[in-house]
Amino acid sequence: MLHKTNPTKTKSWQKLLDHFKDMNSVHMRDFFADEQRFKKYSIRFEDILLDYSKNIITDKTKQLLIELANECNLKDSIDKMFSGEKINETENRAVLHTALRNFKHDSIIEDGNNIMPKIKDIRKKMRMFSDAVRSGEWRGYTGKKIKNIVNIGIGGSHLGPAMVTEALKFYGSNDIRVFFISNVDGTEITEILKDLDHEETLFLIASKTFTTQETMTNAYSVREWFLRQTRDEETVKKHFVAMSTNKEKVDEFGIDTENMFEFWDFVGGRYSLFSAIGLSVALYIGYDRFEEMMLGASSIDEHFKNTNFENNIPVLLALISIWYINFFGAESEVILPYDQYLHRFPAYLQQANMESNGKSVDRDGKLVDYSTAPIIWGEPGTNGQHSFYQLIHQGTKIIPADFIVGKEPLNKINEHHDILLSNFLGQTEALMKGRTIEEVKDSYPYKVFKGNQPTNSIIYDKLTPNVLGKLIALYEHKIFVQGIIWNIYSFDQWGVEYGKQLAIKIQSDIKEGKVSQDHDCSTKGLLKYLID
Ligand code: G6Q
Repeated sequence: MLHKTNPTKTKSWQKLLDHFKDMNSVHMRDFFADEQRFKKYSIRFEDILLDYSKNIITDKTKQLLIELANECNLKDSIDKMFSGEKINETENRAVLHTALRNFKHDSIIEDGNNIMPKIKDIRKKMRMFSDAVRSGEWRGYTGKKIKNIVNIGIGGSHLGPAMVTEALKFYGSNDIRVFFISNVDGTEITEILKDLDHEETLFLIASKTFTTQETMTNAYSVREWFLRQTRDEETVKKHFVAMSTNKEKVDEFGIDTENMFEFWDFVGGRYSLFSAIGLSVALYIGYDRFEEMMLGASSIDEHFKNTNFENNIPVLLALISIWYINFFGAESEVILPYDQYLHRFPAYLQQANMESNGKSVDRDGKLVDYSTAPIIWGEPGTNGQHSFYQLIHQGTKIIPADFIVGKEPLNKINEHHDILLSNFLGQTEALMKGRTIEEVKDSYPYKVFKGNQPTNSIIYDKLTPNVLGKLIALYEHKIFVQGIIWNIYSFDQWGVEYGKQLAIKIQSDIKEGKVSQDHDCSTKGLLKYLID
């Protein structure tokens, strides 16, 4: 069991409150009188550099935040997660997405069994299948090569692969295109199917439960579209595969269970990218590269598990973020990848973070009286500069920002990358320093920038599968650390269930064209408007 420490009742929290009184009035630019600050507050790990010097922190802040982590038994909790304890207590499950990318340890025990053999079996199956499709050995029912992969899934069964296939497009196959259908709105399915030759298309039904309404509705409609053309149920076997934990439902759909790629309850939906859910990625970039991504994630797992908190990247990212959320009152965090390939990364982190830590009941079952997960948002940085950066520079809110960029570009054209890097640095410097009225030559108050806006700079050598795996794992562990300190359960998502239940009830009203009386007057009014 995880400990149940209310963070606000710890000694370090009280000390942090006192310390905040001093820090609330300092300006970060004064810290930079110390020429050693960058050296002191940056960490290099393999091909990644984190500079966290542009934060409103001192040695004392860091030391108190680490004390907080210790008082909240962080180390013990990390060990519990990696060793397969059932730390997802509200669902009585272990949390072992780290085992999916483990290549170092022969045995990882869950419920008394070593799970590594079955993980290795699925890896092998994914490799064989993706090799067969990519080489043309696996063909459609008329003998044509597969040229289109369509992943049908939602939430955790969509956002990871959708983000990664964009992020690693540079490494993607020229012969295979990947599409994603997630929204139950008939538009996505219509627009995607209209250009596809069914004989050259492979559908991946990605659903852990194989009961999710949107996914199953889309999957059955696609199946219908497919069968309208082939008029033979047997052809489904050559064009539909499943990634799921639910063999029975997969079979019921008509998918050969030989073509079901299994995963397990110890892998949460939003943490399932490295499970069979990543099959679209393996098909697109090849299994070897998929494995390189796993190795990147795995090296961060080892770093997270084995590095003291002073130099532990996910731990520091988490603690600094807690400093702003719980002491400065920051309500959101912005993710600013300057690499266009990472344009879906903020959306991916939005789910990872907000579904994991958007909780208000603590591990004692009591309502918390402190903030938990921030609102996560973001867009590619350069585009953001011409849209919402204004508010970060001169608005009234504190918005901690993560700036992310590659040292080397994947696509080198003229001076593009120099311009990109200059903007990256220019923005973080401006956010830190600001510009005083004295510096504004014409004393025009509208040109004053308050500065003191915190940023982390994350720079990787080049966007490779391995680097992407690292970035993903860094943020996963940051989220884990925060959940532990906030004394909440990060691996359930009860909040999304209720709306779903109501939707099912309303669906039958819509079908029958009636407005049942057990709704509020707004819902009844809207329902009446919609069905009349
Ligand atoms: C993630 C959530 C959620 C889930 C989707 C899809 O952690 O549980 O986003 O991934 O609801 O669920 P299925 O994979 O079961 O269709």
